[in-house]
Amino acid sequence: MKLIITLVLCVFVLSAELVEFTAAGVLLCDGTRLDVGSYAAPLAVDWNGDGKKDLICGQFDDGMIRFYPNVGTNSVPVFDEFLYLMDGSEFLTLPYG
Ligand SMILES: [Ca+2]
Repeated sequence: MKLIITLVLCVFVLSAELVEFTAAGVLLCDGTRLDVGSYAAPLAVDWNGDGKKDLICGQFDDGMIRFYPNVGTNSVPVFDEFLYLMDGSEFLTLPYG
């Protein structure tokens, strides 16, 4: 049975070295609950350099790594799609299983 992991949105404000968690909720992608399966390993970071924190998330299946570009803002992130991270023509993967 597939364990469904619900990613919890933790909006945070970085101030110097202080991280303050201010709100929680369910993350959506294209209007549906964001679900990467078991053993999700999310990280909020500005991956594409546009100033908005994106979501990088590992997934259990095949050790793939998803990139969800934030098309919203840092305070109200919006995710419409994801891409698998690649190195040239190869998918980036991590050990899994
Ligand atoms: Ca970004």
